[in-house]
Amino acid sequence: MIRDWEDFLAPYEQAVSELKVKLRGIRKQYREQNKHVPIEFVTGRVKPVDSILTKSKLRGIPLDRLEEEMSDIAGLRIMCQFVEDIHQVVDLLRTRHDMKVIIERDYITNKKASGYRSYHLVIEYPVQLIDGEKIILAEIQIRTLAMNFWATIEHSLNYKYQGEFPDEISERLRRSAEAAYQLDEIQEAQRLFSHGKGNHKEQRQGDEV
Ligand code: 0O2
Ligand code: 0O2
Repeated sequence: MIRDWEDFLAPYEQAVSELKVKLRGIRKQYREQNKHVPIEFVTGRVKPVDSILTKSKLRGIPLDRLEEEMSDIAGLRIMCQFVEDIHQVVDLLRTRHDMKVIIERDYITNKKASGYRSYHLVIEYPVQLIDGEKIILAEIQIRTLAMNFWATIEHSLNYKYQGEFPDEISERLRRSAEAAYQLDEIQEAQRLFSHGKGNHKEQRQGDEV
């Protein structure tokens, strides 16, 4: 039984703060090197106690097993412009020595029944505390701006309908998720087109020499 939530959540608070700085740092480094920046913005939160309690009841997770079985008490979100950027960010995070990716869930290739798309990583992250190191779990959700827009609206509608959407709303949500994904595909095509133009130009310049 957790008596002091503030104590229990302290390492998670620290992890979210540190990870926000580190992930936002990636963005800064790309910008400074004048490279394509794969990250638009980063947010993070520690799950509120009432949400932890609701989820533990729903999933049958005993409170003394939260550390091991609830992987999103510390949650980070990375928003990207292109689907391709998501894969670049995932590749980058897999190589880091300050975290260990232990689970990957690709809800982009395998979208959820709701229409939800995102790439989820569960990581082990070591937090340095005054009484030693503690390894905690954190969840990083990586998605495009369009996926985030859809998920945010669907999430707030969920509050309104308490997760019990009328069939017509569910269907509309699924259709709008597809529309959001089509936007990503148009973006991707545009990106390829402008890359193509760049390469073409380089080749032409090369040919002239
Ligand atoms: P709600 O009800 O979800 O809106 P900063 O000062 O810029 O460092 P700040 O103000 O602490 O950052 O917060 P940040 O990082 O801008 O964004 C916090 C919000 O991001 C949260 O809002 C969540 O909506 C969202 N969020 C980020 N990561 C996750 C995640 O992994 N899971 C979930 N569920 N949400 C996430 P609130 O405050 O929790 O309220
Ligand atoms: P919150 O803080 O309200 O967002 P887990 O739920 O993590 O124990 P699971 O179900 O396998 O295990 O995890 P999953 O599906 O990888 O991640 C769950 C989280 O993904 C949710 O957190 C949401 O943030 C997000 N998510 C998953 N499906 C949907 C969806 O259909 N719509 C929206 N808007 N978000 C979704 P929680 O637990 O809901 O907490």
